[in-house]
Amino acid sequence: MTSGLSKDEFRAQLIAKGQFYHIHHPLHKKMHNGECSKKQIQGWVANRFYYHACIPMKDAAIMANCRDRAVRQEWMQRIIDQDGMLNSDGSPSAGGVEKWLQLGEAVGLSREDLLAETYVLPAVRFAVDAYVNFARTASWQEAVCSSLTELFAPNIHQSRLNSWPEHYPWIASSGLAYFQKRLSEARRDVEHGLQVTLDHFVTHEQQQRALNILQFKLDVLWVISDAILMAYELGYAPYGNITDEPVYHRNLNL
Ligand code: AHQ
Repeated sequence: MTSGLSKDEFRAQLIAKGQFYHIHHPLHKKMHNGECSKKQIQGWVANRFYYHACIPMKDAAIMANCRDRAVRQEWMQRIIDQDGMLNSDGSPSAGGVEKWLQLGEAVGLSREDLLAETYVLPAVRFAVDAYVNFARTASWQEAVCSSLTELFAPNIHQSRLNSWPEHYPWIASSGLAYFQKRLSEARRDVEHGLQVTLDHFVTHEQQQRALNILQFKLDVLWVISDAILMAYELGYAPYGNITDEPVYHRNLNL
């Protein structure tokens, strides 16, 4: 075992991975510059719904693998933030998944469209499922490390809040509530995830593995945008030369 970097040096290497964050993807640059059509925005919202709907299960997998009660107490908040919870009168509070459904309605999709996963591209499903399955099978500390792409998320949420009202005035401002909500939640979450990562990955070998895990998650986000760009910008949806229908397989676990 070789001694690793100091925590400050290791943190700097994790943050340097931000150069590969999907805010730099051509799709996100087009979106930020107002170059996306309504159909492209709808395709992105419908596909990204699958990512957000799976995040609570990813977080529950981390909790299921974690024996540390204090960590579970903190991590539980992430599930509540996304799923919401039942109020005293039995009604559900609006978590992130609900706000993404509201974003879907704001861009002209129905809740059923999103919940049925009709437009979820195979590659998007594979990438998201790879992330969830990683969290199920990796150590809870490694799965926590994979969530550190959120180090870079506040910037991308802010960029949407800044650019969408100007470039996409047809989207009701209420649809942007998800991005507003995540600005503060992401900052809080990533503080905890970073501390776990800096404390756990201390040898050179461990820190190299942590950087590789973060790159895996950056790849998950990048290829999600690749698939959406191929289908909705370049016009190469899977089977698009055979049918206009989204014939993609649905969730095999249902
Ligand atoms: O809204 C996002 C979110 O709640 C999460 C949870 C976190 C994780 O646990 O992996 N990742 C994440 C992300 C969210 N938004 C994405 C975006 O582009 O809006 C970015 C994504 C991330 O940075 O990992």
